[in-house]
Amino acid sequence: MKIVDARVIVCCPGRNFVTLKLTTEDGLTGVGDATLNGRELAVASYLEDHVVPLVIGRDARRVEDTWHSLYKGAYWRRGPVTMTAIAAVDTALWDIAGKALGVPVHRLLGGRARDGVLVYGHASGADVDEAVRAAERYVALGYHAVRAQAGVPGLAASYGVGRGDLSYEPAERGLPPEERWSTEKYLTSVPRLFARLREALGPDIHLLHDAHHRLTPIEAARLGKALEPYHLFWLEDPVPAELQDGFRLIRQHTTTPLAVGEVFSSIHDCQTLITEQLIDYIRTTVVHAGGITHLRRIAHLAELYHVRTGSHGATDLSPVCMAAALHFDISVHNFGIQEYMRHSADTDRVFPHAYRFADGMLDPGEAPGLGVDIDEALAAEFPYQRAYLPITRKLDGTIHSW
Ligand code: GCO
Ligand code: MG
Repeated sequence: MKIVDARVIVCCPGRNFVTLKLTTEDGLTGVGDATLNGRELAVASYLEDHVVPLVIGRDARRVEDTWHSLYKGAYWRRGPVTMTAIAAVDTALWDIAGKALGVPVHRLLGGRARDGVLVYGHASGADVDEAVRAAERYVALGYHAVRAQAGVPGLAASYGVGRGDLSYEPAERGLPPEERWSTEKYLTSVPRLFARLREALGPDIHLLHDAHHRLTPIEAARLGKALEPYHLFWLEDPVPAELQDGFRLIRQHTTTPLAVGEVFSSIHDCQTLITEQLIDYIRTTVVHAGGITHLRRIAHLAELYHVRTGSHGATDLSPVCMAAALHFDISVHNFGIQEYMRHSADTDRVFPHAYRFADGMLDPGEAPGLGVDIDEALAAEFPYQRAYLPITRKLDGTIHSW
């Protein structure tokens, strides 16, 4: 089953997406997400210039062999650009494998291990009242789990908070906007938000929060402790995780569960965090961590250490990634939760998909393969637009992690 065509499609139905489409000699097609937010064209070039010539003529059935030949054959291992490109090929090959056998991909991964995939939505507001109202709307829509972010008093913009009625969208057209940050103001305001949320929503709704890599370990320890009365499902990315050792310090001080890993690209980035049980949820996802093949390795390692999965699912991951993530989520034993930010109507039209939301859960469906495609003619109506993630400075002008 030779691969005869490999195309890289870049489109912007509201935000930029890079998609790889492989075609076999029998006319089967498979798709893989290759979107790296704010650095999209680097992956498009990696694929077009360096990977496409290697996959043409390969046997599409050799998923594992192709993964290792792209990983080891590059010599330069790991890193988000390389691992996103490998992920796109891997995802497209699993799609083709399912279609060739007439079964959904989750059947190839061991079948359904649960009834549905628990997801969390994003509630945010300019202040605590607005954020609480937004969370109530998610509960009314049937969600069992809600991530909450509120504007920090004294700061003009806060991570995770949309402008006006617009939902928060990471990446903006043009050059990067600059935001100001104060850890002191943030640490005072977050516990108030969660006190109000627990009061309004009761004990059963799962509450999550993303600190977005802004704190030091001891600041994160203080926040985790302050949030303990509101029993969060998780506190995400409390500190930048290049220094995995930093999590030992947080762990000594708080029982608030920790989630990390949306920016990781391989099992080596999370090995210490997992094997020393320094985190509770690993957030690596299909598109940025080497595809379904590599993500399963991470999940299996995590299972040994009581760490569950909680894959990244912001709107900068295309519906192709979301479909692949759901086949993984429904089949892997140590699944925890899946992030679900709804895509725009234009994005949903460009990427028709079989997955469906009902009663707080997503289901990948039973269509052969991944159950997702790209409408290339429609995609061509939405050309690429340069966009960047924001840059953050402290109040005194020092650059800080966004
Ligand atoms: C999340 C993430 C996103 C990222 C975005 C960057 O938890 O959903 O932190 O908000 O900032 O995906 O591209
Ligand atoms: Mg995050």
